[in-house]
Amino acid sequence: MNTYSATGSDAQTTAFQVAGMSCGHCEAAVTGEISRLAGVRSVRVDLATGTVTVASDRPLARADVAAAVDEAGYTLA
Ligand SMILES: [Cu+2]
Repeated sequence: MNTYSATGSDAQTTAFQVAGMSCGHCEAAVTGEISRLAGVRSVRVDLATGTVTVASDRPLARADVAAAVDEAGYTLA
């Protein structure tokens, strides 16, 4: 059973800007793809600003996040 917590002391958060998201579907697609990356604990999307905040238990490679966002159909700004 997963007992991950986004607020764990060893978690880190990184904010990314994603262009083109406009609704809940976009949010779900981006969240789903980024969530598949190793070490990701949680993904929070702010549609108004296009900000995607990722909590992870290890540093994320920007290229990996960019690939996940691209897979969802959007572009890392
Ligand atoms: Cu949408």
